[in-house]
Amino acid sequence: MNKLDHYALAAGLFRAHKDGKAVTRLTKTHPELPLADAYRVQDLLLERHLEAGDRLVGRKMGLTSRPKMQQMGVHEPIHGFLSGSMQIPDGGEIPLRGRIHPRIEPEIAFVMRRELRGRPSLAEALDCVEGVCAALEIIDSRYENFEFQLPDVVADNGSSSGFVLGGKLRKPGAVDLANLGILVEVNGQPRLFGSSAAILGHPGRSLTALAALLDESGRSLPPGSVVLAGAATAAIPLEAGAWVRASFQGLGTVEARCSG
Ligand code: OOG
Ligand code: MG
Repeated sequence: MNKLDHYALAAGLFRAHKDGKAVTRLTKTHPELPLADAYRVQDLLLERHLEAGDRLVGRKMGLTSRPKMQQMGVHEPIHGFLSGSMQIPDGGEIPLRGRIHPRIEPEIAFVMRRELRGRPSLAEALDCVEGVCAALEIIDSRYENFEFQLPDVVADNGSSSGFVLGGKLRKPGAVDLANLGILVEVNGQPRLFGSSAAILGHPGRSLTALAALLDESGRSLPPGSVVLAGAATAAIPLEAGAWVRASFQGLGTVEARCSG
């Protein structure tokens, strides 16, 4: 394997993000890139964002449902970070300028009231939740053709590019999270249907999986964090002027419009 320079790899991905220009995936030059090294690159990427004045607001899980795994050809859940500058208000505009090949997907978001640590059960993890809401995630791989292998997408922060949280925060016990119907409309036309059951059988399992992944490196999730559970459906490419709305049974709607 070529010698690994984690800093250089993180700097390259940071530049690709800033310039809105795709780069060659890391596994082309490092075919055996270990997952632990890919997460190290992601951590250094986060440092670059923080140095540039951004702040850490939460985490995202990715590839937690079969539709997503099938679309991307990667079959293992991953996590990434969410930063303050990624957030777009509900009903707000998604700037397409500076993005490479953005896609959008419906998400369920958790807002944590207590620290999530160790290896919690589903009930213990849900007990740490302040509220749950409808969300949208904008993903934008920094790799050419939106193609990657597991270590590539981990290093590239799970393709994170933006997120929108719906207005209403519900108590996790107030809705049956295990099987919520999901509808995604683009320009008023139904485009995708799904169920929250596709997310590891219950979106709360994204929290237990995230806790376990963070615990591997001795970390936890602080109170106040936002967590995206991972999309239950495939992602939709974004086009100029497109208006996207996702509706979740029991959680309400969330929407955003792309710049023209
Ligand atoms: C990887 C990100 C996956 C999800 O919700 O599954 C993700 C990708 O599809 O580029 O965010
Ligand atoms: Mg996602």
